[in-house]
Amino acid sequence: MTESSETPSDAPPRFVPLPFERLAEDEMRRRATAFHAEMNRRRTVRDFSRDPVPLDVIRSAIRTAGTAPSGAHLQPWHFAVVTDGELKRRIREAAEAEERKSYEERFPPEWLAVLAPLGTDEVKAHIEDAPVLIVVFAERTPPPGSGRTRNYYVTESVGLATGLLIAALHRAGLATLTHTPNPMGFLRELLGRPPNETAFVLLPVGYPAEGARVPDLNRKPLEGIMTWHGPAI
Ligand code: IYR
Repeated sequence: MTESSETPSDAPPRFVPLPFERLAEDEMRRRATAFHAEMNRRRTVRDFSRDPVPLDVIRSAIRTAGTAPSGAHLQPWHFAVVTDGELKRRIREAAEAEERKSYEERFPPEWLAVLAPLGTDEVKAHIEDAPVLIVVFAERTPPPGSGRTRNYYVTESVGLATGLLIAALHRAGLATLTHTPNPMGFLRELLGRPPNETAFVLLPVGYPAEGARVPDLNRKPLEGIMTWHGPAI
């Protein structure tokens, strides 16, 4: 009898031992506060140096992104790394064309008002200046021939992977910009990705330009983002 790939597998799930070492509480505290301090230094950067970056660091960070949890462990993500100058130029041109329409016609006043403190506009020089662009694609449905018709929690999974990617790049000393030109269909076309994928985010990656400045923003304090339900054990 042949097993149909459309029906649940009869094979029992395979489990392996989990390597896990409990840390001393002092060490847990030290790591937790040090990691927060490190991540709290991360800023979204819009002015990039054109200096090249070590590409093996990019590869490592993408490996880290690929450790994210995903719906049914289907890992519905793809990372397109762009270093070609001409391709970056074409991506910039297409992104600016969409952004121009957004800033001039599509964004309602309330949206423009919350964007104002960030100082953004339709000029996207960072797409060409940054030595590397990582375009994260979401696999909305499984690739043809996989025998499956659905992926699960795609947006959540790809969002988690992107968060890990940004953290890994920051930890490795690289700056990123989380850029979401809208609509992003041109990225699938320019990068030749298949129709079951949609672009999720475009991340210019590199070093900040000499003298780069960032908006003067505050992060919400813990009390502003957390409620506690139960005894403080
Ligand atoms: N995508 C546009 C506008 C923009 C929207 C949000 I929400 C931001 O946090 C920042 C920018 C742009 O990239 O300019």
